[in-house]
Amino acid sequence: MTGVLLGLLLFLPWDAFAHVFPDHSDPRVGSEIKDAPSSVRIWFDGQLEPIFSTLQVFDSSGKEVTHQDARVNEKDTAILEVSIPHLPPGKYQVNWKALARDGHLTEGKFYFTIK
Ligand SMILES: [Cu+2]
Repeated sequence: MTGVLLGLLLFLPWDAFAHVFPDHSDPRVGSEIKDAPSSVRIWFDGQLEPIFSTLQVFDSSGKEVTHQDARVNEKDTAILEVSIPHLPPGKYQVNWKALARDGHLTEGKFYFTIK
C-alpha cells in the first residue's frame, strides 16, 4: 500500500497536466513494419514549443539516420516529426525531447523494427 501511495505522489505533481507526454507515434512504439517509413511522427498530449523539442532516429550501431530536420508540425503543434531516408531492415531507436508551454522538458525513447 505504501508503494502505491508513493507512486501516486510521484505521478501527481501540481503542474503534471502541463507536461507533455507521447500519445501515439508512427511508426508505433515497438512495432515491426514491412515498408520503411519516410518520416517518424509522435503525437503528444499537449502543445510543444518548437525550440528544444527534438526527435532523432538511430540505427542499431548507434549512428544517426535522421535528416536532422526535426520540427514541430506547423498546423498541429502537438506533433513532433522528422524525415528519414529509405532505411534497410533493422531495429531503430527513436529519441525524443519535448518542451511544453510551461517550460518543462520531457524525454524518452522507443524502438521500431523494419523487417
Ligand atoms: Cu510542466
